[in-house]
Amino acid sequence: MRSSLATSSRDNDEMTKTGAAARVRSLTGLLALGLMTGAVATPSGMAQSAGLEPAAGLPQTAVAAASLGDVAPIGSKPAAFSPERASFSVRFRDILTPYRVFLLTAVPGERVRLEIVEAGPTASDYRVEAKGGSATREARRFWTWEAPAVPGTYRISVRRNAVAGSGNTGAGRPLASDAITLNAVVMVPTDRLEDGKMGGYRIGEFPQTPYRDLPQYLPPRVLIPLANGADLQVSPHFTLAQFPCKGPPGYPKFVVLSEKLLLKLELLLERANEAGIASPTFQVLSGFRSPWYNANIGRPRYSRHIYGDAADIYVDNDGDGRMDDLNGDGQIDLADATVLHRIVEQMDGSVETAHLIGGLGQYPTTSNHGPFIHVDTREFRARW
Ligand SMILES: [Ca+2]
Ligand SMILES: [Ca+2]
Repeated sequence: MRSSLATSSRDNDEMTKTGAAARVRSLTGLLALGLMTGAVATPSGMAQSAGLEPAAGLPQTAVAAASLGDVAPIGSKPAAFSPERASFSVRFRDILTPYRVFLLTAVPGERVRLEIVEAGPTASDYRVEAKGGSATREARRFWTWEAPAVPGTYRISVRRNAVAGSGNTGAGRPLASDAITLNAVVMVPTDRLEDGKMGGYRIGEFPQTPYRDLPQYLPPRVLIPLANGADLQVSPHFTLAQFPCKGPPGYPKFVVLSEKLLLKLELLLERANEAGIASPTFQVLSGFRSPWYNANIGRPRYSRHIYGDAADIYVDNDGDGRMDDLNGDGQIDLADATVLHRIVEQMDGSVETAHLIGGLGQYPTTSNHGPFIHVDTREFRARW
């Protein structure tokens, strides 16, 4: 593989560097976003060179299965992990999601084409209803959702009507009703950044020249605003408040979060649960990093964290702020990160999930954090 890519894209985690409190200007409309309440990471103490964030400052945002809001429980065992896959999928842009709740990001006024994808032909009919913007049916399985001009969160419901078995064709089997909720976020365009700030919140400057002219390294077009105490379900087992940058302190924060990363995290979580790691989510040690923050902690300029498609994660079901003993050997060490690392290796090596391929690294315990892995969806393989 292109080891130079892997080396220059190497990643690591960080320590919060405090700065001036973010000021809120001209953003009252954003603060009114209809977001659910949830736990939000608290920025921790002062930077110690390029050290790592102390465990005490880590977000404790484990999303209990019981808090999934719109997500209907499957079966009679609510305590058990459920992938929350619908019996059909929705495609938009390069995202194909089967999950019952998922993020859809858009720029103001964008026309987003939605396609229903079924595992096999059925006689069922679908409805798409949008609370905000307009959803127009273009063909039997195609809609166009026109995003509102005003940034905010708008729910799109994609619903399949129940079908009685007709038996006349192979498509005549009975089907229950089913639905996928897209939490559509109309975001703030990055061209509104002034001196690297959005409403006083420091973001910094995204590299204007893409790494090796790769399109996935173009500057993000938009930022998701996150008000203090607010949250949004972005996939069945992850919420927006797990991903914001660790600094500077203050709200509203602005987050870049890739739908593709969420697909990879959900799939990894599902595979981990299948492997016996019973966990309702991953703890995110580091999700989005603004270019300003990323530079402040000495990370590579083209870190995938600034593009919102990278996460440093671990499993922490006992709530001590560190990785659990995933391999059951009584020790908490790199071997526990390796358990997750191996699952990602299998995913990246599989044709079925090749579209989610990316970077993968594992990190041992230090005085500041337990073991964790880095995953991203940079579209080529990178390892460290
Ligand atoms: Ca733990
Ligand atoms: Ca262990």
